[in-house]
Amino acid sequence: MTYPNFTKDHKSLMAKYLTKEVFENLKGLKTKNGFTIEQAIKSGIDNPDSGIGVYAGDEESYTLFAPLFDPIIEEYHGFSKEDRHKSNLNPSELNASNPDPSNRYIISTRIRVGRNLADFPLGTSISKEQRYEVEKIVSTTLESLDGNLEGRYYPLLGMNEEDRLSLVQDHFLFKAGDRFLESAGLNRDWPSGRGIYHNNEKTFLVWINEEDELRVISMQKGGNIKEVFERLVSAIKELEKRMKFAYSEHLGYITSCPTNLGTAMRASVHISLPKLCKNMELFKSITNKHHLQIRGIHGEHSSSEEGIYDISNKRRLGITEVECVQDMHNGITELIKVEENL
Ligand code: ADP
Ligand code: CIR
Repeated sequence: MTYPNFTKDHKSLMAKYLTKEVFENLKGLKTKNGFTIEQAIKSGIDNPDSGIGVYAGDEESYTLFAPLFDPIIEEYHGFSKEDRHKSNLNPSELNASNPDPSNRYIISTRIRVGRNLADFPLGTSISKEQRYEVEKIVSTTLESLDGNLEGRYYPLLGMNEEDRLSLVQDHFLFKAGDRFLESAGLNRDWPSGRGIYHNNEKTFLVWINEEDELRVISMQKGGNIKEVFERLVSAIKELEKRMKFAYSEHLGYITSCPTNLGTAMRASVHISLPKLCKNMELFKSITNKHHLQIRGIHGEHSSSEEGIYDISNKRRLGITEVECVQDMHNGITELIKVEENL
């Protein structure tokens, strides 16, 4: 492989940090799962509008290809290679009263974490058979949960198209055909091995074998952030009793995209800010101050509809789960205050 032909449209952190020298050092290297730098950067080359542009194949990718991953991780999370990740899943330490008790702005709240099984490669380099094994292990484990986490697993394979589309439209299920994941090899053998588990109320859900082997999700209507966090924590604790997840003292939970390392947590609200969205400069000054990311209404790389945004914590590594949710809560509280005064 030769050095990629980056154009002025390639704006990702990968394009920024993959210098000729770094590339020369990394080309030809392979992790024990056979993952190469060529595979790692393919998504960012194929998709010039990538923000990050790189995926890992396994935990070893983060050390073998550290000259590329380290500066990307440092810029995205503000986390240096000497830092150690930390965890705090204690809901009583979260200071988060509902920022919108009269339900005027917040439509729904969702908090998710990514997880991958310790004994398997990540989805970018997993085989079809291993993916099936992961699906079996995870879905069987989930179906042993009880109380408010009790539910059923619905595989994508054989799911009626109308049901699938309505789950996607209602924000419960991942979409199909994401071009960033496609180039990263994360859509291979689609739809086999993929699916969704959820309880009856669809307040606790788990995606299986999308970008990560598990995406554990707690969500509900309105702005009761604490209740959403408590449900997620109880689920994480139950799952950790039953499965071993890929984890490193330095990087926390190992995920295929470096933006998700650490807590692997994205805590978001869908929020309507009809006045503030007319002043994007002010809007972004508040989200930047609280380390928040603005996404569109159908998730990453989608656009906003009717002034409704998905606002979430941007940093996930080097800060605790409580701090991720606290960032989101504090920023949302300020956004609502400013909206009300406009
Ligand atoms: P991820 O959360 O896994 O990073 P996406 O940005 O693709 O991925 O979002 C996944 C789905 O979750 C999308 O349908 C998105 O609209 C939905 N979603 C995100 N936040 C919320 C929220 N607060 N309320 C309802 N749905 C949400
Ligand atoms: C990209 O580079 O834009 C995609 N591969 C997605 C990156 C993850 N997004 C994020 O900012 N959390």
